[in-house]
Amino acid sequence: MSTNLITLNRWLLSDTHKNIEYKLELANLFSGIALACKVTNNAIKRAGFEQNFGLAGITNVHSEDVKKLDIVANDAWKNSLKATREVHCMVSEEEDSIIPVSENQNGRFVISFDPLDGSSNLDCNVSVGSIFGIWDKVSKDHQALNEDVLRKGRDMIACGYALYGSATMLVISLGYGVYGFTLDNTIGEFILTHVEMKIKSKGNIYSINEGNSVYWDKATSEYVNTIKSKENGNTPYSSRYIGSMVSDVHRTLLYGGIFMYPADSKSPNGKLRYLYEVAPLSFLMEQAGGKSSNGKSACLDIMPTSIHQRVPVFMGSHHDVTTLEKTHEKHS
Ligand code: AHM
Ligand code: MG
Repeated sequence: MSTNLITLNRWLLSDTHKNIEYKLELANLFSGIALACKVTNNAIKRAGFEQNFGLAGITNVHSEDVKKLDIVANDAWKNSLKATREVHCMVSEEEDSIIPVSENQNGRFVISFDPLDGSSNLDCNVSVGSIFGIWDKVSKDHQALNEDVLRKGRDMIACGYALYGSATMLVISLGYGVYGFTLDNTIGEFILTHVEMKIKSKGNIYSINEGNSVYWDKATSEYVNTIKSKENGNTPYSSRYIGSMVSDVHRTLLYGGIFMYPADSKSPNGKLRYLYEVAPLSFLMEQAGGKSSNGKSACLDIMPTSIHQRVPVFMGSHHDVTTLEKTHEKHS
């Protein structure tokens, strides 16, 4: 048994990050993120015992039915983050507007989060996740402004996701590489298990809700048909779609290939939201050597104009996303 484990906190405080001027504040913020993930993980795993599966009986800002666990997770994230006193303001998928913090808790970080992504999968025990992005605040005083939260993904200082799967993982980037930590339940710590995660330059798995194919545009239809075909001696790609973005993107990161949620005639801007779904996962994908595009250009360069803005997204292995972009260009 190892007695010299690299915990998340130990890794954050290590010399690897000596050039980050706000290292202590960031480590403190991450202690809140880790706590939020552990509380969320625990709530999911105990839901069957505590009658916490099912709907809460309300709808959220996106007119989606809110699950009981969505509320638990959102509260866990807000409370854990606020308590670090490192937060300037927050944006949550579950809340209409910017979430301010009280003046005496005011910190430097702006954080966006989806406390429980893929929650339609909860009641059947399929893996779900949480996603977050972190920026430095813009405003000089306590007031939280739109300018603080309407930011390009490219300007994030850190981001990550938690995957509540067969093992619970926290996968993060501080802007130099992607690192994965696995929750050791016996000691309650996230332990470094995946160093400098890299995605294959070309994969053989595609991931998309094919039930929407009747709504797709020509470019998406042509691309998917091509990767499924045997033309030119190609081996057809395998299809894998869980319907939890974190799980689908985690598999894409580890096995290669492409994850897609395109714009279509039913969802003209796609389904996934920029600040707390697309931007953080795009940042991780680029940091792992992959690519993330809206079909034309890098998702990380999009400047959102509203906090719940949706964007189309295609992310994964560099070759696969580049081929997709070329198909879009042909049809533009
Ligand atoms: P949610 O945040 O309300 O759970 O919605 C986001 C989820 C993603 O995890 C997943 O990629 C997508 O919705 C699946 O959507 P669909 O059921 O349309 O395929
Ligand atoms: Mg979500």
